[in-house]
Amino acid sequence: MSVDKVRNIVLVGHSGNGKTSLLEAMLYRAGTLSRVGRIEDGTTVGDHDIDEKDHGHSLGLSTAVIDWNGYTVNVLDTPGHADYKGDAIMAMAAADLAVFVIDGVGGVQSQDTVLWRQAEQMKLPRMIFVNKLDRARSSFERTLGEIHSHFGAHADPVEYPIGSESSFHGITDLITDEAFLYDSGKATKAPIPEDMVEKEHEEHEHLVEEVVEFDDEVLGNYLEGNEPTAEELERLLHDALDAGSVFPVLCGSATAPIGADHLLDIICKVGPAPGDLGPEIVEADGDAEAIEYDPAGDVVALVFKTRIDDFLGQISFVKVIAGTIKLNDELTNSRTGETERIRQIVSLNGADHRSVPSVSAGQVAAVTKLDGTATGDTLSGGSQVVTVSAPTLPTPVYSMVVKVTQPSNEDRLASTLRKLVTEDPTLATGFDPTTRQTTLSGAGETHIAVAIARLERAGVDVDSEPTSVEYRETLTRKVEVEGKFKKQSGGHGQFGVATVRFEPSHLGDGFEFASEVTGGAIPKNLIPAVGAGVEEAMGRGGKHGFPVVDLRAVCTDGKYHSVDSSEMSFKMAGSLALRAALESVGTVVLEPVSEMFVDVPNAHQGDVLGDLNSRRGQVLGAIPDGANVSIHAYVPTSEVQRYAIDLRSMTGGTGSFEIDHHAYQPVPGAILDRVLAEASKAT
Ligand SMILES: Nc1nc2c(ncn2[C@@H]2O[C@H](COP(=O)(O)OP(=O)(O)OP(=O)(O)O)[C@@H](O)[C@H]2O)c(=O)[nH]1
Ligand SMILES: [Mg+2]
Repeated sequence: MSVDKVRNIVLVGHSGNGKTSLLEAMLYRAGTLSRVGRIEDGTTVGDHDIDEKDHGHSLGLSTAVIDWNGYTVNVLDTPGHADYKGDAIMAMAAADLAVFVIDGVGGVQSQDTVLWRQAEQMKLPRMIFVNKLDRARSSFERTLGEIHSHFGAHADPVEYPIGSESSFHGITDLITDEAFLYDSGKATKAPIPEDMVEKEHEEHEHLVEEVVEFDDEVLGNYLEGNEPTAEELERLLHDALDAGSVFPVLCGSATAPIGADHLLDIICKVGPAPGDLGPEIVEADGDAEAIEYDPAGDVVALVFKTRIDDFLGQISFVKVIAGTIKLNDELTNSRTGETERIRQIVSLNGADHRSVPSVSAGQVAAVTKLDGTATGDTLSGGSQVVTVSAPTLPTPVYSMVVKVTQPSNEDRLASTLRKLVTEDPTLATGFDPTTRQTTLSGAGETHIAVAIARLERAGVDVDSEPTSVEYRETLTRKVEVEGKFKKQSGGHGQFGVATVRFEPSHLGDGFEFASEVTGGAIPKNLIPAVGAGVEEAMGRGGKHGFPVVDLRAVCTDGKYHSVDSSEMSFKMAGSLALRAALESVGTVVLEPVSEMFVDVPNAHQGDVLGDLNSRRGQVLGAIPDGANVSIHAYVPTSEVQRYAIDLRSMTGGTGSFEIDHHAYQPVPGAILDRVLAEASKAT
């Protein structure tokens, strides 16, 4: 199969816009399916996972291969839910064309704009399919207006609907000036309806004017009064689409189905073949290198999705950029440096797996049992190991603690979580050795709820609860105290005295121990035991029971007994010294502070800043980034535990953020009582 005859497309858009239904319609029109499955019945190729059937939404990437008039169209159907943006981003990295499926009733919605911005950053050519035009209250014109205001004036219709709502029954093709009616269920060519002739003509002219400048010769002819032919127009559109200068707008209904076949026609005639956008720029030994889409070259392939299949085990979805992957090939993973052997290659159509002998440049397929390879990795076959730059995925921002209901399931929990994280790198798990708690983090509530449902289906029942905020304490000021441990019990006793000066250090500096003991007041080999005793006692907690941190302890003097003193006795002396210091000067309670970068459309900047303020946030700056702004702030962690949910409702899903632990800071007096009350409730 020549690479010119391959199209790799990704369906993207807000949840519920009809991507999975559109894929179903395409498969039906291509004759792959004899009947159209329905989302409501859980019978579509795209949503084959049991959770997807339960939710009525796609919850992960699915793929299908469509043979269309001598072309191979590889379709990647992505979930529109904001929590699964990682899958959409990785699929966009593998595709050569994004088809934005927009709801002709609801218009342009939040995730449409979020994903558009992502595609723009990735310089991915884009088409738009206005869907659901069979529905009551749908309108192509109104939706087109919204598309123009969100995505700019260069979103140019290449089709117009014939009829509307329940009478929607066909489309006019502005490229060929033909009409297609779907009254019999199949497209039949027909003359353009009389009342549309004038409009069609106007729109055709507009389309020509948008693209004609892409070819000097066609432009010259046009200026002399010669209209470009349909073939010329297709070629010009192709160039304009690749250059990101024009975004062709199509229309139809995924469930009727109307227009899915025509969409496939346009994708094949106008859409980019792999490599049309120029060679792939990869990194090789620290340098940038251009790689052509050549099936005869050394293998370079990007892993854009990993899934664990009940029968096949781990499957890695690859986009082959160069070369041809064959059975028994040995490829190097550029991240790990390890060699991976190709044992099986499968072509993926929903849940059906068909083994194939090879997969070559420009194509997508899946390879089984690459156990050391993760999403985003590059595999290369030549002597030079190269890395394809994979997009950055969202980091987890919402966490829950998960606890097994049966202790015997601990190991199973760990192994099932590992599997979930392998399949979805935007999920993460953590284990806190002090609290012995396992956390599960992701993009939001749905993400975590679905992951927990998957855990339970794997036989691991868990209870989940919000994560607790880790408060700390430190001494209010410098103090010198004596820790004295003396025990006389029959035989030989225990004796150790240590004078320790405690100094609160800079927040975040941790614990430091030093000795200023002179004259052998404590034997040298026993002095470290004082520090160990202090440190152990710090872990046991201060006046309010929170671990004590950020302290410098200096042992200045002491006493020992040649028979009764031991390491143990000086450890106890250190521990008693800390206790005495806590008693004498008291502690301040510290709270964790998170560093955040919040990215929102400019229109929401005021609201988000005001809200961060009310959360005791310290805003460090707001950096404009096109239509968005990135707000940098430090905010107490206790105030942002549900920020993933709150930001989404504040910005209608258009905001996103990154969050990381930054430091500890004293809890202000005004809210200390609340913190202490909550902490005592938690224990
Ligand atoms: N009337 C009508 N309903 C449609 C059309 N396309 C999709 N639907 C319905 O809209 C709902 C959502 O469709 P999906 O195909 O699941 O949408 P999706 O874009 O895949 O959604 P996510 O997977 O959540 O991102 C389903 O109930 C479909 O039956 C259409 O063209 N016309
Ligand atoms: Mg879907």
